[in-house]
Amino acid sequence: MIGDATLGECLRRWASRHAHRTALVDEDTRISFAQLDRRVDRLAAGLHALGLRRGDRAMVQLPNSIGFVTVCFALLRLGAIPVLAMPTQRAHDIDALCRLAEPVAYFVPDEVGGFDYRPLAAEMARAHPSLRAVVIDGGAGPHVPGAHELATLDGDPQEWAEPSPGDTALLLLSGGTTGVPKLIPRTHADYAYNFTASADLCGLDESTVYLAVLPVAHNFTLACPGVLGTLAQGGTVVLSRTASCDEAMPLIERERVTHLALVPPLAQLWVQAREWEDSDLSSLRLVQVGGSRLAPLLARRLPQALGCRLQQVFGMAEGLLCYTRLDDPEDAIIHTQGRPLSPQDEVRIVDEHDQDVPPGEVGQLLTRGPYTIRGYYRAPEHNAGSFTRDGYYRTGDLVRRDPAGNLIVEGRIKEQIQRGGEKISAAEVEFALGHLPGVRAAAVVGVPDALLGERICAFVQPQDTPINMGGLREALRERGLSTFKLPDQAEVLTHWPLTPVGKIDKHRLIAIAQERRTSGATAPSQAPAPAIARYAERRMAVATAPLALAARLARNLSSQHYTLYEHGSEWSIGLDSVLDVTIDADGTVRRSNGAAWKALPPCAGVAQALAGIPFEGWRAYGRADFELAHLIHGLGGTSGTRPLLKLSIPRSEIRLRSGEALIRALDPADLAAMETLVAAQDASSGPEIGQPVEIARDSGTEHAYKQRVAAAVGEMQAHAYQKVILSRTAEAPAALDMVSSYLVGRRFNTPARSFLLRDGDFEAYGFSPETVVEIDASGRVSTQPLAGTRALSGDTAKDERLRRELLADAKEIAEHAVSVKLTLQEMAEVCAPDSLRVSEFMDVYRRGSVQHLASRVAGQLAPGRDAWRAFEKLFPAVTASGIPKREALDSIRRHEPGPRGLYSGCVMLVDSNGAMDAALVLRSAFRSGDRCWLQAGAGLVPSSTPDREWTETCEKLESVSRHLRLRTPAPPQ
Ligand code: OOB
Repeated sequence: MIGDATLGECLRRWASRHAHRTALVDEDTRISFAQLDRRVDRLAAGLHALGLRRGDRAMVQLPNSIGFVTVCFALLRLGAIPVLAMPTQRAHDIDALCRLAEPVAYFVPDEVGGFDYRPLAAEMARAHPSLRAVVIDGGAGPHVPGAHELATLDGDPQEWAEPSPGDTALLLLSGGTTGVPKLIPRTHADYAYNFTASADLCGLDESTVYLAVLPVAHNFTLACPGVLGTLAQGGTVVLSRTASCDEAMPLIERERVTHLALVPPLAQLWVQAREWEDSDLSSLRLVQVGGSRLAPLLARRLPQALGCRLQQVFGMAEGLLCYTRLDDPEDAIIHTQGRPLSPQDEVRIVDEHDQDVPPGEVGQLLTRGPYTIRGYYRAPEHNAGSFTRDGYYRTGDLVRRDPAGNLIVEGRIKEQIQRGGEKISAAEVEFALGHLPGVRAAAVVGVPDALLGERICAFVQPQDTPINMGGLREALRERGLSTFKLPDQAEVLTHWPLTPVGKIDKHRLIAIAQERRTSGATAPSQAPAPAIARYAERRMAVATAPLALAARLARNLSSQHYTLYEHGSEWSIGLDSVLDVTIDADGTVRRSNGAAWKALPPCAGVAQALAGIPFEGWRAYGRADFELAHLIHGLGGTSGTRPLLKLSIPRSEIRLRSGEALIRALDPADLAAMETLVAAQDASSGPEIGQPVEIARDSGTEHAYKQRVAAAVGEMQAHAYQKVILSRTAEAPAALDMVSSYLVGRRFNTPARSFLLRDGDFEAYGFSPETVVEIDASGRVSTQPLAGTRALSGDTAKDERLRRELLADAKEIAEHAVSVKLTLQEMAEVCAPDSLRVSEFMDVYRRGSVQHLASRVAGQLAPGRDAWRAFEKLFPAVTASGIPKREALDSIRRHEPGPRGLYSGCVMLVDSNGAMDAALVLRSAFRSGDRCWLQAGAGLVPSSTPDREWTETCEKLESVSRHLRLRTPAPPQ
């Protein structure tokens, strides 16, 4: 039996046992167990009055503070489930978490470290109708209408129906740093075991003073044994807002801290800091280090530098915890990551066929046990791959076991570098680098590479003495590292990019490696002097959220030519063009420096034109009009002078992420000016938002559109084709302000991609519900057909009914399935056959004012196929044209009054390493000269009715039309 109490009940027991002892210290505030218990009771009543109930989820994004602890326990007492987000997470992550967990409440601080959480909360509240309450720990301010201040939530203590120990108590974030977030459901009983058994193992008692320096939302800090384990023993928890030694070390002295937990990058800083930091740390008994690999050299130095014992912890939010024991021999503490906490933890170390490896050999760790989950929250498809049939969790960690039963973590499966057919362990190269003179720390990643599959990139943090990067490979060779394991690229970094909990963020390192050198696999020691121009780069810290900063920049750019493209967590802006590649209406491909390709299929011509671009590390920004499809499908060109596809290599670029701007320019002289521009906009306010405007309903358009629908439906009933998307336009005022309409619209939409572009007198912005194609540098292709639509009104009950209706409507399901099938057929023509799969099937995605049935089809490019071949197959998106495509294109050409232009074409990024990302242009607004318009369509099948399809176009238009803003008139002179 693991435990019989719920976590809310646990606190009550601790409070009765240790009533007057100090439970929490937060800056100058100290509260006892009895005070904590009372506060939690009163807050639970306040939250109940707000409508929180058992089983509801509540997003908690609070710093290390008394607020965090009281909010969590109050929720737990009600049986509501805290979803623990990290304080450093921003809109992109929180948005994804809200989509997954559908919380009813969101708890944030007012401001921490210069970041104001209230606009973020407002954005989330607008985007997620499930969020009924926003609670602010601090001043509510004007940002979130109806927000509550935590301090005001209060009520008389009551008894609530207890959840059972086997119920989900809380949802932890999984350790992965990118991709779709996963949530880990931990039950009251398993979590109680987790921290009580850990507290026993670590010898905590009433005299323990635990300093929480890592975020308390992380399992390590919260329960290994952490905050909860300390409270369970009647010890005191000191909550530190920062992990910086300047503040944490004096706090250790002031509070006589005995225990704390660090991740290795932080441990390294702390050890270094002891060279000059002289707080009295003599109270420290045990420092735990875990979360990522601890280099043995650092493990050996730490106990001397901090004057305490070291414990290595290898754990995961999913469950399994391994600890070195306090009385282990020094060698085990320095060289191993310990052994499982519970005698009931089952551990297997297996090869790629799930067969146990011989003792002492390296294999993947599988685990099952009393506090390890059997599945992620709401992720059936992911679970099928992450757990074995008999319930073992596939950790993805590569480990071996020593004769004493201790595990040694050798890396992660995903961190194994697959270079030209060889498998290389990043940890092995890191280990070798760590022993070179002048190297303080090293991190090694595999970077997608056109020639090698992956190349080895070594990042090195130098010591104070200069390091000979040119001689790095030679030095490693001398240390006995095999030639194929020598780094192909080596970069110096003075600071590691870190994940929210402080581990080295290897995904960011891969991105940095790509940004610094995108092509080739030249060894650093043999790198030729660049014969071609490359972008000069500068990184700067920024405080403004990327969307707002991007909009301010767009408003203040003097350039007539720019493209802003949002994908993932990056807003990428290309400015001016030094070179264009275009496809003319007659199919001729041209490069603006004079070269032209006439005989090739157009997309193959583009691939050729791009191959000869005389710059390194370029990113092209571009667009393709819908009518490019006529060329691809042999329907003849379209008349007109505007190119059907245009890609521009920008003169300069700004790539924005939360907290950081990367500036790139071909002419280094541009860097300083751009830096000044970014800094000025970062410090400014705005941009100014114009007046809202509604667009008039035009009965002429309605009548004509319904007639066109009836005609096309007639053709389909006569079996001419199966499906077609017919669209219509809606005129908008010429005084439309593209930048503020984009900014406001983006805040209300949850698109897959968004963009804002200006090309002379043509302008457009949009919130793409799906991509036409996504291809990464390693040739992974994926696309995301969305077909089947219902409205989203903001009324939770109604939207849920429409969602269920969508999932049960035979017409919508059939329409969706046919689109997925066609996409599979198209992908089969360019992907390796055994790589193709439908990785998501019939999820419901919320996009602005509508919800869609969505699937994702993914595969690996077959040898000899490139991104442009895939683009040619998948363009235009089936969900914006029809089935079969050629007949649908013909139908569109006959029924719609004029060419579509950019509508239902794409806006795209293409990188020199072969990556491509193309966003389908729907939910957009356009301007050409003085005319502004919106456009929307509906998917017709033989059973469609003109009335319903008209309504669908109205619903889709609303994603954009609701948020239109007019230009503010210039003030009178
Ligand atoms: C802890 O939890 P998560 O969920 O953030 O990350 C788990 C992953 C593990 O699968 C492993 O890949 C890595 O982090 N990891 C280590 C490690 N401890 C965790 N890799 C090498 N050496 C170690 N000591 O990180 C976590 C949860 C509870 C306690 C401690 C760490």
